[in-house]
Amino acid sequence: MGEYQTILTEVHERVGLIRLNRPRAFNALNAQLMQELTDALSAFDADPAIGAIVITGNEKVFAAGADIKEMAAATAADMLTSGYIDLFDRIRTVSKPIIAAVSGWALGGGFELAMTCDMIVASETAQFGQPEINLGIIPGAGGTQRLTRTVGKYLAMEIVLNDRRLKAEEALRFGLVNRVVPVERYLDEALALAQQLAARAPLALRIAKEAVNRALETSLTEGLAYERRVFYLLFATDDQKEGMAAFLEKRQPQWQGK
Ligand code: DAK
Repeated sequence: MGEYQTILTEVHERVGLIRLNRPRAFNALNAQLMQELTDALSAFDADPAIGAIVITGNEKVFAAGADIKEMAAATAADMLTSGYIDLFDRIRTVSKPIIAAVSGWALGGGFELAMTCDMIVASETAQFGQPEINLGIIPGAGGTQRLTRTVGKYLAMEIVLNDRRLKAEEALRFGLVNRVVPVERYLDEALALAQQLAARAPLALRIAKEAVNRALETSLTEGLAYERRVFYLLFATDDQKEGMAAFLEKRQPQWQGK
């Protein structure tokens, strides 16, 4: 790590922090940035010293979407074969919790990136939108799907078809963000939340993330059957024995991730 040009990475105790860093292009998500972002996510995911990950931009912008300059002259075949969307899909395979810390604009692919994360901490200045309709396209990295599953059909229609923007407080009201905090605190708040997650039993955390995500992918019957299977699986871990012993002995558990 450390060789990236479009992102910055830092480690804060057990949390990996990734800062999107193309400030002059409003953190537009060009192919290089998406590649570096997914590489950094994979590296943190593979690092046993890291328990959770935060993705952020700067106070003014999280990300203003895919890079319009890069896409403007592309053909359908270029878009299909570019591998760009595969990078978005790779984010879904990260097993550790990812928090988006959003301040300022999260537009288009930037909003889709935030929605790909597991939790969103917003600053009071955060603004979310899918303005692709203004460019003669539609969202292509989950914006019509994740957004609709979260806010429902009618609001999603307005956001996707008519570029309705949501301010932070509205996003909170519609269940799109976990919390809204003053701009000077949003990153600290996201890091503190990530530290809490990183201190939890690693295998249970990983399986909990998978199980909640499964709810969005499947029927209730299938989802409940899946939950039961992975619930039983956790009784094969040392951490389950340790967690329950610690409770009974009135002490803090020492998680091994085994
Ligand atoms: N791409 C490239 N450059 C951008 C950009 C973007 N998305 N957004 C901003 N910039 C650049 C501007 O061109 C400008 O650069 P210079 O002219 O100074 O060189 C600089 O950032 C500052 O922008 P503004 O001058 O416009 O600043 P303002 O404060 O006036 O406005 C803004 C800020 C964020 C409201 C505005 O820049 C804006 O509306 N930006 C575009 C937002 C947008 O339309 N986003 C959606 C992009 S389309 C795919 C799946 C998904 C996608 C692609 C492919 N596959 C399945 C393959 C995703 C598509 C999108 O996200």
